Amino acid sequence: MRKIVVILNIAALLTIFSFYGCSIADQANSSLDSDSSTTPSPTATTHIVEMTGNYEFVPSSLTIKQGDSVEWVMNSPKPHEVASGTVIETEDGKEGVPDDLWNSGKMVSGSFTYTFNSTGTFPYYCDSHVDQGMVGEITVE
Ligand SMILES: [Cu+2]
Repeated sequence: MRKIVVILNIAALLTIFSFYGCSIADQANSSLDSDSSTTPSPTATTHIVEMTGNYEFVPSSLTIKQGDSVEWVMNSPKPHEVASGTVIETEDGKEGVPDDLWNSGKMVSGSFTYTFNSTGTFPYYCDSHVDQGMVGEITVE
């Protein structure tokens, strides 16, 4: 008889703990919900720029709104990379000078996305193909 009481007590404790566990999970979910205010506003847009086999960013010049993102999409049999910065002329030809806002690294497929949270003009280039004129510019208003 005593054994049964102990088992019932354990069952009751398990029931209480499982309810407690649920309420903890609910709290975790609701705190996740409140974090959604930090995600981009519904009006933010992602603009696509293609990287082509002709060493081009298409479109090479793009005007977007503050808070928008640009997604550079590979559409090329040759690898490319997207680095922010300017291109200068040197004795050996053109050379990219990174400003380290973003750098996708060498890409063979897929895409790279950067969100522009401040206004201004943002030049960029493909480090492998600056000599072929593979440069672009994003203007953020
Ligand atoms: Cu390239």
